[in-house]
Amino acid sequence: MKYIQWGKWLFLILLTATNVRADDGYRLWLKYDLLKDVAKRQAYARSAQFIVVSGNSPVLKTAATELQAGLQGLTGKSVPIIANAGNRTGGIVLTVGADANLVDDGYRISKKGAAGNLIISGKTANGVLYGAFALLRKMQMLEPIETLSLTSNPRIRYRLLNHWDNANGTIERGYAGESLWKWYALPETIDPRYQDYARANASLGINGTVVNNVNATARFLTNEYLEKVAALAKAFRPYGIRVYLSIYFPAPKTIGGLSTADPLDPQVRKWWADKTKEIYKLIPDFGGFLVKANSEGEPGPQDYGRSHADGANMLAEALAPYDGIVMWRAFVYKADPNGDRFKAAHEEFMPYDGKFDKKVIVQVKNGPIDFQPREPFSPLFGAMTKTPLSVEFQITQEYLGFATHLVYEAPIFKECLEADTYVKGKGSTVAKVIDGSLHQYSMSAIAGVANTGSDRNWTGHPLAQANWYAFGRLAWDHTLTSEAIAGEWVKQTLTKEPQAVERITDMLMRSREIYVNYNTPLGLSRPWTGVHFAPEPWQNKSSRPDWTAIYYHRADSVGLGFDRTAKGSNALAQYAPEVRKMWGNPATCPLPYLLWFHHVPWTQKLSTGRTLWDELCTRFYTGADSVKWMQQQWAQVKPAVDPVLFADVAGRLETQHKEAIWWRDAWVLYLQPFARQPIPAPFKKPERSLEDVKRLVDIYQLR
Ligand code: GCV
Repeated sequence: MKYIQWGKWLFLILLTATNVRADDGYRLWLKYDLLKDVAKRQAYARSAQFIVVSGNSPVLKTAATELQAGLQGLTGKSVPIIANAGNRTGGIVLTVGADANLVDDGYRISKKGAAGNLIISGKTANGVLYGAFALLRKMQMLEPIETLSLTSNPRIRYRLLNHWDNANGTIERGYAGESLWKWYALPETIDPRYQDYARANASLGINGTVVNNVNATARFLTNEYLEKVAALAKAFRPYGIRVYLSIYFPAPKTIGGLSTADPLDPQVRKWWADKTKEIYKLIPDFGGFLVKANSEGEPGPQDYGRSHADGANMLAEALAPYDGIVMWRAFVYKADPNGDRFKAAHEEFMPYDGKFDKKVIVQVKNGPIDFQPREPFSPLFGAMTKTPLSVEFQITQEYLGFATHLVYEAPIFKECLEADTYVKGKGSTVAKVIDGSLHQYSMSAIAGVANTGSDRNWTGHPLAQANWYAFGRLAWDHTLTSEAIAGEWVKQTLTKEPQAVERITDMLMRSREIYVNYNTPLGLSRPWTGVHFAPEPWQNKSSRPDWTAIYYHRADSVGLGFDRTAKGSNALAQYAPEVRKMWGNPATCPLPYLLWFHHVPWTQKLSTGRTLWDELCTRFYTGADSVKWMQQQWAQVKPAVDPVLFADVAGRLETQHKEAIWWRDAWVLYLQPFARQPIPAPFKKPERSLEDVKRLVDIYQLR
């Protein structure tokens, strides 16, 4: 016992002596710890002996102070900020000015001559701030800066996080604690974390944030709450981040005292115009409104016999005098027992293509259903050609194992962005639709449903920070590869040790496919009602058919999958002929999408040479086994990462493994009586029964 006590003390003394401290994840990818590589440190210090900044723009000042703090941390040298370089060289000059090669937020980093200063220039102060963060990123990754020459423009104009945060501090589908916004303490008390949130976003180029849930309450439009929102806007402003609000469509009734919220009613229009004026008085750079209407019980213009376009255009009219926009969500579907939820958004929005005001952008989820582990791209991207569209990704892991399972999401985002809609022939990718280049729109936007919360490390799972990071980097430049982004994040956040970087990047890169394999392989989906965590393929009772599991997988004695060909729901007709042709034939439909579009017989041979049943089993089993592989990979990086963070991730991987087996067993045991096939060798029949699994699920759902 005595020895154990001594051991503990010794460990603590050593910890203090070597200045090792636990990494609680708070500093994200912005650590700026002293570089171990002395030569690099010196080289950076030589190029950054001072920072020149002139002008009073708060964003420019932020760029200078961020650069100063980062440089001091990385090089160990203090770097003065001065107003004029005079004849001095060997410093960094921040400057705003006209540049034909830059768009508003773009930046250029360049150096004139070997002995000159490094110039970070932007057309706007925001551009300079993004340039400063880009330079720091390069240094954190140990890249040379002495001869840097770089021009970078964002491909998308509005790069936003969407927070599904409620007034009571909870977060819908949030798994990292409570909301970051302390509504009851605002506007008087400003949590320093608001600034840290803003700088993390600015370091990626994110320039806007919708602070409240799309399932909104009118409370956020009251003067009392607008003052609180204004206080947040003030905290974010020096980082170039604008605030947006989700609105509750019937607000003119609930807080305005009107008898209707009909968007064509003059009094309602006036109410919105007045409310918008009040908002801009408090928040002069207010970004605009995000709207979920006539969706999942949220009221909207259809309640008054009006269309989505009528609702959106009314808000656009209210915003007309200001620099704000309307983001109208296309996530709509009705409880139609004979319909196909897949088709709903297209059916409801196509009639209004071209009828939206120029301030409106229609925000479309990446897939037609709801953030499944894998979905084909939404057909709207290839159909609505006369309306600017933005894509909504989900960073929070609603269907991806919450904050327990490791799923690196860049490959999910990229899969959608790189998908070819063929709307204007080959190469008409979703990325080109949403960045405005395909249909020549200047309005372009991208939104990510945030995975942040009050947990000290922001995202619950320490490695889920990579998903916030990846969203931001892709929002800036969707041509970056998932692998490059993963590598950047690992080097800045976890370790610079090359083998460990490689191993962790590899884990991240494989994690999504591993998850899909044990969770929803071959195009299965699971958006049934409930908490969206536990497996429940047997669930067949709900207030509406499209909130049951059997609606989606359609398992029967013949086979599995949803027939969306002309013989079935014909959802495929919503895609361009080239896509329809490829996906409409089970022989050419890519295996990852197979069961999204076809009801496939159990004994059907697939391109892998296995029958459907054998292929499913292979994926369920190898998926669950691969979590073990991730555990082994993680074990090997132990010496290279922080011990506390190591233990945290190791624990989560252990749980993930247990739950992956749970998912595997649930599917296999539930589907086997339909398939009437043995579990193929070398896989072993689950040790528990379907009843055991169901009991476990019931426990998880207990209230
Ligand atoms: C904010 C899914 C989620 C809901 C979410 C909704 C939406 O249905 O489960 O929590 O509500 O999508 O995106 O509006």
